[in-house]
Amino acid sequence: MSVKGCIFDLDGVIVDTAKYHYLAWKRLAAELGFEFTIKDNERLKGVSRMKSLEILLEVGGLNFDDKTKVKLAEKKNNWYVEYISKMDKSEILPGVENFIKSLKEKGIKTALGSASKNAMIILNNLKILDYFDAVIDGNKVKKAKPDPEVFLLAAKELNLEPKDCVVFEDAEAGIEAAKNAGMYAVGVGSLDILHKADRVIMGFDNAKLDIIKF
Ligand code: B16
Ligand code: MG
Repeated sequence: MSVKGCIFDLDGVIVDTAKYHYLAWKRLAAELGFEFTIKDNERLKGVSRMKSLEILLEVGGLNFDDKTKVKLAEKKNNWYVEYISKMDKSEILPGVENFIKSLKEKGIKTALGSASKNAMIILNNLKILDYFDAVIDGNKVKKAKPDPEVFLLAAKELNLEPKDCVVFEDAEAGIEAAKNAGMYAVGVGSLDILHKADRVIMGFDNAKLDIIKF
């Protein structure tokens, strides 16, 4: 079958923003008086901001009322935005820009499907916004991955059927979301974490268009 559209997750697929999320969450944990490790941070990948805060507070054994939680999430986000505002093209992960360019040359449509409400800042800083025919980010969806909403909306904006789309994802919840949407899922990262994907690649360095043949 021939693929008509490719949908890319942002954090962990196009750029490694997990390190900036980690710096900001770690800073918040330190202010609250506990340590948040890089291993704890794994649990936040692909997860929404408020859900990430819940996990962080669980690690610290703390709980707050909803109003305080919103303030804490805002505080973390302000630090995160400060970090990502310094990003530039050099932070695009190896090979992914060329891969997207080859898709466009073949007439394959492309979309972004990210849980992040900050996706536009990153796309603009990286100067890659023009590569996407549709951008679905955390501001456009109500349900977090593994719900398929983000990818179904991307297919809809591309005017394509889900079965004609391939998703590239680095998070387990994202692979589940792609499968729940009825799409072919390519995991980007380690096979241990992404075993539910239809296939797994280490990254886009030297990646050929063959990886979307199924
Ligand atoms: P924000 P993705 C996700 O992006 C991140 O993986 C996850 O760690 C983050 O909590 C989430 O976006 C929300 O981000 O706080 O910027 O709205 O992987 O779906 O591109
Ligand atoms: Mg991701």
